[in-house]
Amino acid sequence: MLNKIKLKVLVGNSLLARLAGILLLPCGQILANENTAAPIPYATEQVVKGGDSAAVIAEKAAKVLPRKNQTDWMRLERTFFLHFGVNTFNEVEWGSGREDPSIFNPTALDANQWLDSITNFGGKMIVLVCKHHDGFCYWPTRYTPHSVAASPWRDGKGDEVREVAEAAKAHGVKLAVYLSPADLYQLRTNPKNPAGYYGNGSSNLLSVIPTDPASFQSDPSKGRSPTPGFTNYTYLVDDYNRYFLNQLYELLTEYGPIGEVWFDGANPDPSVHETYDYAAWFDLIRKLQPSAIIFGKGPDGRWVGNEGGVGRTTEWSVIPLPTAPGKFNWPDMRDSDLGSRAKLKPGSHLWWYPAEVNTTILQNSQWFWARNKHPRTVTQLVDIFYTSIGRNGNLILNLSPDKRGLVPDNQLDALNRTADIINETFATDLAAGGKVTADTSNVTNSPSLAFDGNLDTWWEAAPGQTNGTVTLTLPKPVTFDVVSLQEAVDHRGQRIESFVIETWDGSAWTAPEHVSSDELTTVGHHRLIRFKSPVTTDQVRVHITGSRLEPTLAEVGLFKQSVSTLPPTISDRSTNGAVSLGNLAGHKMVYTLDGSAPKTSSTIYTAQIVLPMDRSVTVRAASLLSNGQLGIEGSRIFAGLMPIGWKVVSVDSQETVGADNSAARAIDGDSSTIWHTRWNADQQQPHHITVDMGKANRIAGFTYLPRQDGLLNGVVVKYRFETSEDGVTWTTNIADGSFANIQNNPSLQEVSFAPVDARYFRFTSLQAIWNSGWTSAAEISVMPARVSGSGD
Ligand code: FUL
Repeated sequence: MLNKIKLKVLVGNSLLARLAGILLLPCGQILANENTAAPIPYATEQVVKGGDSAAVIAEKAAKVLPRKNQTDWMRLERTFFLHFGVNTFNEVEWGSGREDPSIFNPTALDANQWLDSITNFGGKMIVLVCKHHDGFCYWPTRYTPHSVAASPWRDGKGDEVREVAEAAKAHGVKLAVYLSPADLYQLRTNPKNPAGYYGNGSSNLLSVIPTDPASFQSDPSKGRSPTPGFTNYTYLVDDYNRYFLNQLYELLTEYGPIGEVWFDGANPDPSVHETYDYAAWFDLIRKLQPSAIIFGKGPDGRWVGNEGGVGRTTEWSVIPLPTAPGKFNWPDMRDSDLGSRAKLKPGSHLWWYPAEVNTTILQNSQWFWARNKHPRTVTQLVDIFYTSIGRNGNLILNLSPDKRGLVPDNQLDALNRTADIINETFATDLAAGGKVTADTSNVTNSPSLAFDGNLDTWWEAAPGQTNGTVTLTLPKPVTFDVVSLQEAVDHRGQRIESFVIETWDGSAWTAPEHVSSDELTTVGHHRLIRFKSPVTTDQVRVHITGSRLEPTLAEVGLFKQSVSTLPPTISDRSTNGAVSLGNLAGHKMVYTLDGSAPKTSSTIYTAQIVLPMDRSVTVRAASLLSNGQLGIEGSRIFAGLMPIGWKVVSVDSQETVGADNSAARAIDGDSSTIWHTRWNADQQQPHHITVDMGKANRIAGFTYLPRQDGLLNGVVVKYRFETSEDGVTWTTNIADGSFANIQNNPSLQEVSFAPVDARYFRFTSLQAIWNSGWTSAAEISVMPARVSGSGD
């Protein structure tokens, strides 16, 4: 009933708003419009013209609205990814396309277990990897034998997509599909599939989708019967695009409604060229699943630009495109500023393009399960919640089932404990029951509408106002440390550029200190601001200090984090291997060094901990809170041996003029300094660095930490690793290795090999990102043969 009334108000509002554009504007504005142009209507696309004033540009940006499919999608907020497949069985991040289908044989695959863990976290959608870059298909597609049908799983009768679709439906979770455009099995150079379609140079032929598989190449104008309830379509495409369209057709017509189609830009082998016919793919998706979000290399959802779960502190959903959206090719957008006023240049097409923040439950953004991969700590996962959903983006958190086909206990434990903290934090809105006032309001949009639990009603400042303060007075003081803000983006676009949150301390308004990374700039669909410590007050106000047009607030909430969520800090290792723990609140702390989770009975921290120098160690620590509970945990892996007494004995290139990027920086134990080859010379791979560790160590691998300053110059993609006992005779441990996915995920790489005794090691870079001639490294170390402290 309430909703019906609100709906009427809403319709009334939008009519009023439209009329307002024509009739109710303040005098000055009517004159301006009469003299220049018609009022700017709300639209899903606006174009910035040459003569537009700064105010007109800001108004156009503020009047870009999301499309219907985006409104539904943004409200999901908590979504999940699931990577499981041949890579799980080979324990790699990227496959080769040469996998034998017989390796895919999960013994206990249970899609209901996957969905249970997702719904416990409040997950609303699952994006299932149906085909990763290796090309193996997890449903029995008609268009290649390289699928589950050729595997021993369920005697070749299994269909993972169907099992997930059914479990998702039963759990009330939307299904979405990831279909990798890159396909190494179909690569024309794959010796396992000489007839591969990818890059085979075939001509564009008139193709009926769905195509009859029997005449797929000989006569693609021959269709097969469409799925009941759907029809067929015709495109002029080559073999690979026809293959891809048919796979989309199967996935989008046979498994129920599909919420999102996820297009990955990554391609492990760009040596073979194939032109993806995105226009045809998008057209087919729109016809088969008109409400699906086309993500990534597509118009509806934007990759946030990293795989670490971190949105921008200023995250605009209105993005200026250099061309009309229909002609745009949707490259990755990784700049820190995508949509501020400075970016809204003449010629820009302003388009609603909200961020999706993808990341993994496994550390270092690893997507597929392997024995040596460990889940992130609860602290990291809680933080990711705030840096994704709390920064105007949807979170898509990946789960990685193991070889059994089950999400393993260590992932479930991390996920469930995170869910407990988040669910408990947001269970009670402490703003409930308060009285609301505002210093400026539009007649139809009173401030109480920002506290009514309905995103379709909102407070809006009076016409012409770009500042405004909404004040909440509570019947009695409450204690909170999270403020949740949501703009009425679906009706009024994204407008707020800066704001301040203040609380009344009995005699004055003060701004509580907030977690420094939670900058007070954009709001958008959802913004969460954490205070450094809880505040107790009966009056709170949100003061909007900058906005592109009259600011709006659809919802404001106040919450108290369920436990102290600031984990202890764990320092770098000193040269003698000592680390310190600390916490701002001065709590006692407990820690472990054996990889186990800290308990209240674990060792109490009293002084610096001296870590063993001959092996990798994970330090896990937590505060002992005053209520006897443990605060959430901090953890840090000290991977690789300490570089004590190590010397660079040979390097072929190092920059020492433009900056101190000498080779010694790769073994100084400091992740903020780098070795970089000469900036203006030696721009030819390979490059090498040889290190003398001063004494023999038994080692079973090495670590490479790419530069951590946000740049990718010289980051190594392919390498060789060699060791020697005397510096004369060398053993090649890895002749031609590659760091899968390092461009998207430039974090610590750990590579294992058969144990050897070595005093010297040589790391050779064979190829760097963008095939540049540079090489860089923040740290290179070796892993001892017996590693303890696994973190499980
Ligand atoms: C990346 C891929 O290369 C990873 O393997 C993973 O699928 C991730 C979601 O996208 O670009």
